[in-house]
Amino acid sequence: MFSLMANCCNWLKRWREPSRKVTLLMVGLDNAGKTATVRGIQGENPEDVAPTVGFSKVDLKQGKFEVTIFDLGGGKKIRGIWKNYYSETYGVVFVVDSSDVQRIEETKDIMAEVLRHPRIAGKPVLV
Ligand SMILES: Nc1nc2c(ncn2[C@@H]2O[C@H](COP(=O)(O)OP(=O)(O)OP(=O)(O)O)[C@@H](O)[C@H]2O)c(=O)[nH]1
Ligand SMILES: [Mg+2]
Repeated sequence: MFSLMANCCNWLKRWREPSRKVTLLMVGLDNAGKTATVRGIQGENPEDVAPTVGFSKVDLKQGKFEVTIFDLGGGKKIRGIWKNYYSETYGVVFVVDSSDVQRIEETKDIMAEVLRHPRIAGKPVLV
Protein backbone atom coordinates (compact mmCIF):
# COMPACT_ATOMS: atom_id res chain seq x y z
CA MET A 1 0.00 0.00 0.00
CA PHE A 2 2.81 2.37 1.00
CA SER A 3 4.71 1.53 -2.14
CA LEU A 4 1.60 2.19 -4.26
CA MET A 5 1.20 5.59 -2.59
CA ALA A 6 4.87 6.37 -3.08
CA ASN A 7 4.57 5.46 -6.79
CA CYS A 8 1.49 7.67 -7.16
CA CYS A 9 3.26 10.57 -5.42
CA ASN A 10 6.31 10.18 -7.68
CA TRP A 11 4.08 10.05 -10.75
CA LEU A 12 2.18 13.18 -9.66
CA LYS A 13 5.47 14.95 -8.95
CA ARG A 14 6.77 14.13 -12.43
CA TRP A 15 3.41 15.08 -14.00
CA ARG A 16 3.58 18.51 -12.37
CA GLU A 17 7.18 19.09 -13.40
CA PRO A 18 7.51 21.82 -16.04
CA SER A 19 8.75 20.70 -19.44
CA ARG A 20 12.42 20.98 -20.13
CA LYS A 21 13.77 22.79 -23.16
CA VAL A 22 16.51 21.09 -25.13
CA THR A 23 18.25 22.42 -28.23
CA LEU A 24 19.98 20.05 -30.64
CA LEU A 25 22.02 20.68 -33.78
CA MET A 26 22.00 18.59 -36.93
CA VAL A 27 25.31 18.97 -38.73
CA GLY A 28 27.22 17.05 -41.38
CA LEU A 29 28.25 17.50 -45.00
CA ASP A 30 25.81 18.74 -47.62
CA ASN A 31 23.66 15.92 -49.00
CA ALA A 32 24.37 13.75 -45.92
CA GLY A 33 20.67 13.41 -45.08
CA LYS A 34 20.18 15.88 -42.19
CA THR A 35 16.91 17.35 -43.43
CA ALA A 36 15.66 13.91 -44.50
CA THR A 37 16.41 12.64 -40.97
CA VAL A 38 14.54 15.52 -39.35
CA ARG A 39 11.60 14.87 -41.66
CA GLY A 40 11.68 11.20 -40.70
CA ILE A 41 11.61 12.16 -36.99
CA GLN A 42 8.54 14.31 -37.72
CA GLY A 43 6.85 11.44 -39.54
CA GLU A 44 7.06 13.29 -42.86
CA ASN A 45 8.23 12.07 -46.25
CA PRO A 46 12.07 12.26 -46.25
CA GLU A 47 12.25 12.28 -50.06
CA ASP A 48 12.40 15.29 -52.38
CA VAL A 49 14.12 17.61 -49.94
CA ALA A 50 16.00 20.64 -51.23
CA PRO A 51 19.48 21.59 -49.96
CA THR A 52 19.25 23.73 -46.83
CA VAL A 53 20.35 27.30 -47.38
CA GLY A 54 21.18 28.68 -43.94
CA PHE A 55 19.18 26.69 -41.43
CA SER A 56 15.74 25.40 -40.63
CA LYS A 57 14.30 25.25 -37.12
CA VAL A 58 11.98 22.50 -35.97
CA ASP A 59 10.16 22.37 -32.62
CA LEU A 60 9.04 19.02 -31.24
CA LYS A 61 7.49 17.78 -28.03
CA GLN A 62 8.97 14.53 -26.77
CA GLY A 63 7.50 13.52 -23.41
CA LYS A 64 8.55 16.19 -20.91
CA PHE A 65 11.00 17.71 -23.36
CA GLU A 66 10.42 20.63 -25.68
CA VAL A 67 13.04 19.93 -28.32
CA THR A 68 14.28 22.52 -30.77
CA ILE A 69 16.33 21.13 -33.64
CA PHE A 70 18.45 23.43 -35.75
CA ASP A 71 18.98 21.67 -39.08
CA LEU A 72 21.99 23.51 -40.48
CA GLY A 73 23.03 23.65 -44.11
CA GLY A 74 26.14 21.52 -44.74
CA GLY A 75 27.45 23.20 -47.89
CA LYS A 76 31.03 24.48 -47.73
CA LYS A 77 29.94 28.10 -47.78
CA ILE A 78 27.33 27.60 -45.06
CA ARG A 79 29.44 25.65 -42.52
CA GLY A 80 30.80 28.93 -41.14
CA ILE A 81 27.47 29.59 -39.40
CA TRP A 82 27.55 26.33 -37.41
CA LYS A 83 29.65 27.80 -34.62
CA ASN A 84 27.02 30.47 -33.94
CA TYR A 85 24.74 27.71 -32.58
CA TYR A 86 27.30 25.79 -30.50
CA SER A 87 26.91 27.59 -27.17
CA GLU A 88 23.13 27.19 -26.96
CA THR A 89 23.04 23.52 -27.96
CA TYR A 90 22.77 20.62 -25.54
CA GLY A 91 24.24 18.17 -28.05
CA VAL A 92 25.03 17.51 -31.68
CA VAL A 93 23.69 15.00 -34.18
CA PHE A 94 26.37 14.49 -36.83
CA VAL A 95 24.80 12.90 -39.89
CA VAL A 96 27.07 10.83 -42.14
CA ASP A 97 26.22 9.39 -45.54
CA SER A 98 28.26 6.20 -45.16
CA SER A 99 27.68 5.35 -48.83
CA ASP A 100 29.51 8.51 -49.91
CA VAL A 101 32.95 6.91 -49.62
CA GLN A 102 34.60 9.61 -51.71
CA ARG A 103 33.86 12.19 -49.03
CA ILE A 104 34.67 10.10 -45.95
CA GLU A 105 37.96 11.98 -45.44
CA GLU A 106 36.19 15.33 -45.66
CA THR A 107 33.56 14.01 -43.24
CA LYS A 108 36.30 12.93 -40.81
CA ASP A 109 38.00 16.35 -40.94
CA ILE A 110 34.76 18.29 -40.47
CA MET A 111 33.62 16.02 -37.65
CA ALA A 112 36.96 16.40 -35.87
CA GLU A 113 36.72 20.17 -36.26
CA VAL A 114 33.24 20.21 -34.71
CA LEU A 115 34.15 17.89 -31.82
CA ARG A 116 37.25 19.81 -30.79
CA HIS A 117 35.46 23.16 -30.73
CA PRO A 118 35.55 24.43 -27.12
CA ARG A 119 31.78 24.99 -27.10
CA ILE A 120 31.09 21.41 -28.25
CA ALA A 121 33.85 19.37 -26.58
CA GLY A 122 32.30 17.31 -23.77
CA LYS A 123 28.72 17.64 -25.01
CA PRO A 124 26.67 14.61 -26.14
CA VAL A 125 27.21 13.62 -29.77
CA LEU A 126 25.19 11.20 -31.88
CA VAL A 127 26.71 10.05 -35.19
N1 LIG B 1 17.80 6.62 -50.31
C1 LIG B 1 18.03 7.48 -49.34
N2 LIG B 1 18.06 8.78 -49.66
C2 LIG B 1 18.31 9.64 -48.68
C3 LIG B 1 18.54 9.24 -47.33
N3 LIG B 1 18.79 10.34 -46.59
C4 LIG B 1 18.72 11.38 -47.44
N4 LIG B 1 18.42 10.95 -48.69
C5 LIG B 1 18.28 11.79 -49.87
O1 LIG B 1 19.51 12.47 -50.06
C6 LIG B 1 19.30 13.81 -50.53
C7 LIG B 1 19.96 14.80 -49.61
O2 LIG B 1 19.34 14.74 -48.33
P1 LIG B 1 19.17 16.04 -47.42
O3 LIG B 1 18.39 15.58 -46.24
O4 LIG B 1 18.67 17.19 -48.19
O5 LIG B 1 20.70 16.30 -47.03
P2 LIG B 1 21.23 17.44 -46.07
O6 LIG B 1 22.27 16.82 -45.21
O7 LIG B 1 20.09 18.10 -45.37
O8 LIG B 1 21.94 18.41 -47.10
P3 LIG B 1 22.17 20.02 -46.97
O9 LIG B 1 20.89 20.64 -46.57
O10 LIG B 1 22.63 20.46 -48.32
O11 LIG B 1 23.25 20.21 -45.94
C8 LIG B 1 17.77 13.98 -50.60
O12 LIG B 1 17.37 13.75 -51.93
C9 LIG B 1 17.25 12.88 -49.69
O13 LIG B 1 15.94 12.47 -50.07
C10 LIG B 1 18.49 7.85 -47.04
O14 LIG B 1 18.69 7.41 -45.91
N5 LIG B 1 18.24 7.02 -48.08
MG1 LIG C 1 19.35 20.04 -45.39
